[in-house]
Amino acid sequence: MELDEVTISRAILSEQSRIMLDYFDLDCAIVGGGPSGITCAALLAEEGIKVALIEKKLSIGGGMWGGGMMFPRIVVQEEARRLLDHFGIKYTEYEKGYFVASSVEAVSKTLAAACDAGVEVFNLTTVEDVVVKEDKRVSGLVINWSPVEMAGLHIDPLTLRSKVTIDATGHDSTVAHMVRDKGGDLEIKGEGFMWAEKAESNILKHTKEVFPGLIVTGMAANAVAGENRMGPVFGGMLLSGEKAALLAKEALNLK
Ligand code: 48H
Ligand code: FE2
Repeated sequence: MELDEVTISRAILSEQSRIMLDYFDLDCAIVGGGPSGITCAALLAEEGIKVALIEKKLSIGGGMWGGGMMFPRIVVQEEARRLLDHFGIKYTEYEKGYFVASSVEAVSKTLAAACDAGVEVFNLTTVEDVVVKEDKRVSGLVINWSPVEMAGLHIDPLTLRSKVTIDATGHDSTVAHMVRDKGGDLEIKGEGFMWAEKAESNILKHTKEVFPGLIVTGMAANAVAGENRMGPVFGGMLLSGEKAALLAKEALNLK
């Protein structure tokens, strides 16, 4: 077979345009491809829900790649072990209830599950604003290429519609901030000190709809609630992603 460079170029543009045109209308938009966002996306897509995972960086995985202080291992506690099993992530038990996994394997396998389930990933895409109209709910996202933002170019964005939006942007809780900063009725308390036990115990309580149409998950949930941080224990991130998926399903009237 003879390869033609222009056909390769047309194939890429044509296929990605087809997908993007389709994904301007979504059931669920998840902003942030860290552990909570990937988990949430995978579990929703496994139920046949149309999900886009939007990540501003080139790579998906957020803070999970780096493990603890660049040692590529994460700890997951007993309560979330079933999610390691669900994604086929191997682990060893260090002490009773403390399971240790490779951070690289954890990102790769959760992401592979998300892709297998039909999640469409839009990387290098930054969410820069939200759509809120007279019904006072988040009904869409304003997106731009991350390099446009990084270069400070004055280029207007595009907009997609989503029935439910998940803020999985981690410590920054970016989407919640956008809603609050533009006058939405949403209080952001900011993240507290390191206290793993408390942070992990309360994260599911904080994983909730914080503004109509907007659910917070993962570290963003704790940051909005004024909750503590937990360091490199990731059970709460996986469980929070799972809860966000459940809430999104309820909001879509599928539960
Ligand atoms: C598109 C965006 C935007 C935007 C940000 O930080 P993450 O890994 O998030 P979580 O909550 O799934 O996991 C948190 C965990 O990694 C962590 O940091 C823990 C457990 N810390 C404890 C501690 O004590 O420090 O991923 C968020 C992702 C990142 O990849 C960002 O690039 C992305 O969201 N993102 N994507 N548009 N506007 N803002
Ligand atoms: Fe962190």
